[in-house]
Formats: sequence, C-alpha cells, structure tokens
Amino acid sequence: SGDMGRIASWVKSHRPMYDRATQHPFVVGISDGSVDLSAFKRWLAQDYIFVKEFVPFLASVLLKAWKHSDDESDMEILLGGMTSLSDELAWFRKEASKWDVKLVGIAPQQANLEYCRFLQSLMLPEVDYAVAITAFWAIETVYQESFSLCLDSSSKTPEELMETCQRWGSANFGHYCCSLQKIADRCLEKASSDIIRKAEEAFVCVLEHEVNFWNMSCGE
Ligand code: HMH
Repeated sequence: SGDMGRIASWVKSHRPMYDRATQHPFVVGISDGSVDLSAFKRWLAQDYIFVKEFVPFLASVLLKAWKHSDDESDMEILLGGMTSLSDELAWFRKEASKWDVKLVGIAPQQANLEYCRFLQSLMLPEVDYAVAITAFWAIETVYQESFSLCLDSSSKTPEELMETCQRWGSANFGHYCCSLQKIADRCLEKASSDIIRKAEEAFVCVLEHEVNFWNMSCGE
C-alpha cells in the first residue's frame, strides 16, 4: 500500500460504504436544518444505550493494550477516551432532560441490538488487539466525520443541535481519532495476513452497523 497506512488504504478501497456511513441522510438533515426532531430524539435515546455498551468494549481494548501493546502511549490515549465516554454519558442525561427524552426503561431497537452484539463479539479475549483497535477507530471516526460535516461554514445546523455536533465534530475529537488511527496502523504493520484480513472485515462491519444505526434513527 505504498506510503499510505493500512487504514487510509481501506478508507479508499471501501469509499462508497464509508461515505454511506459518514454522509447519511440523517446527518445531512442536521446540517441543512431539515432534520425531523422526533428522529433526533430517537437517536439520542438509542445512542445512550449504545454508549453504555461502548464502555465495556473500550475496557476490553484497554485490557488488550495493557497485555499486548509495545507502546505505553496507547494506554494514555485510550484512558483519555474512557474519560470522554464518562463525560459523554453525563452529557446524554443532560441533553435528554433538555429535550424531554426518556432514557430509563427504553428498549434498544433491532439495529442497536445487533451493533451491541457485534461489540460483544469483539470483546472476546481471542480477538486480536489490532482488530479491536481498528474497530474502535472506525466507530469513533464515523461520528467525527459525520458531525464535523454539520459544523462546516456552509451548513445550516439548528442552534439547538450545535452542542451535539461539537461533541464529535470538534478538532479535538478529530485529533483523538488521528491518534487512534496511528495506533491501528502501527499494529497492522506487524500483523499477520490473517489478522489484517480480520481487521478489514471488522472495519467494514462497523460501517454497515453505523448505516443501520442511522437508518433506525430516521425511523426506518
Ligand atoms: C452508533 N457510533 C454510534 N454511537 C456513538 N456514540 C459513536 C459511534 C461514537 O462514539
């Protein structure tokens, strides 16, 4: 793959699917102001459920880093990610009360259940660190790319949705995603062809689950 890292080469080779995940009609609707607020509220409650599942997933990635990483800074970056997840959960509760959205006793919808089941499959100890960190990078990056679209100077994002978009679309979150990409690229550089194949598969699975998650939020 030349000077390009593995991750960049996969973004290139899976471009149509990547764009479906990062430029979904739900996100485009936020950026042009046409979003249906009931869809936004549905997304908010479902994503809270997802992020709660994302915590044990990140814990499993941290555990793999502790066991297998040859670079101490991985731990620092992932621990920073854990701190943002803690902030994120508090933010969801605040945002839900602002929109009068119920978070307690809400059932996860099918697409959410399937995504959470996929996360659980990646938490197994036999899943390689390179595969897990690739999936983790992809999950964070889809949100970063999606919501940064809503912060473009040409976007017409409604004021009351700006805080949501800044949470994931900010330059800060972008830098965090770049750090994750560097970790994934480094791990993939020395991975076996079998692990590389599994990591690419996990990347594509994340994109599919993200599209289904946005579709679910639109009410499909
Ligand atoms: C569905 N994907 C989904 N929810 C999130 N909060 C993220 C990615 C990024 O944290």
